Amino acid sequence: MIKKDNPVCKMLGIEYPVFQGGMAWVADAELAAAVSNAGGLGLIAAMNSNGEQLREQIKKAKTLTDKVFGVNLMLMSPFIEEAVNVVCEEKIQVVTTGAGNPAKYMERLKGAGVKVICVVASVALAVMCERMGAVAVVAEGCESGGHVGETTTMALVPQVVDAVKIPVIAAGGIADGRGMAAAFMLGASAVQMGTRFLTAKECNIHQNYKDKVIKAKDIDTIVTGKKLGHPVRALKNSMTREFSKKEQDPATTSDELEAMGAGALRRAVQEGDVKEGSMMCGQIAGLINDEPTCAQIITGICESAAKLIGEE
Ligand code: TUI
Repeated sequence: MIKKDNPVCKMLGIEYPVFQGGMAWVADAELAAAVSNAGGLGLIAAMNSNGEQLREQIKKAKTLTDKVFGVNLMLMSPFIEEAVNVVCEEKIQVVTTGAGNPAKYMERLKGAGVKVICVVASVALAVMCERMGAVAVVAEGCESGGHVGETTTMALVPQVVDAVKIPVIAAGGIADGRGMAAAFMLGASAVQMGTRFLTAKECNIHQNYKDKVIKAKDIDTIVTGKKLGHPVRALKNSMTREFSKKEQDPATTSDELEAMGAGALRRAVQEGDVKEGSMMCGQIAGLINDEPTCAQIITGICESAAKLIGEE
């Protein structure tokens, strides 16, 4: 199941059924290539780049790996149109989409031979994506970091598995072999992890951010931004506390909140501003206390999960 005859591995030509989340500002060519070189599916986040910046990252990843890697298209990105065009022109083999309904882009992507895998937070969107021709869906529970839906991984994954025929990749709250084995027991055929890769050696985020993830306990994340219609899970700090307070005050306008959030993720990732930056992070951070290589993460989790489910 994990190491043999895995449908997701077969479909994508990868060795291990492990995706790296397409984390905005985090998932660059180096992280994606490291994950793909380790046998998983690395993904470059298109979110923070315009078309040309994305093309540069893709070209860089092509120099760093001969293995298949993908691009994550964040559907709320201001550069989404350019990103879709670049993905098609660069003949990217697999794309994940998130934070919206990919309907508008499906035909263009499929026409260019791109395999589309949609990240969904509900059964309804999973079913819609299957009908539109997605080759798989990532069912992402609200334990995950960044933009979250409302349903937990435990509840979402089996319901999505029952509703679609295409393979389901589980995401949200998975960072070790136990989580991976549990996801397979729920019917998933692969896992996607974001938070686990935040502290990978090949992950280029600021060391201050990595240190905060390593120090984090189970209850150290918070969801803010519900009022804006895009709730985001991040590590608690003075920025999220202030945001949360403002959000609960009826006098605060959406524009004020948007202004507070703008650039906050970049401040954490690049400047290491762990006070006023947004350190997007999942609830599983409490389990993470080391800085392994991507290869160590992927082989470690797969070996441990395979043992737990009685494979080999
Ligand atoms: O997209 C994500 N995670 C993300 S995107 C992101 S960048 C960002 N920055 C600031 C504010 C907001 C986002 C950080 N993390 N995960 C996939 C995901 N998709 N989670 C939830 C959804 C989702 C939610 C509602 C998908 C579709 C949806 O509605 C579909 C519809 O019909 O419109």
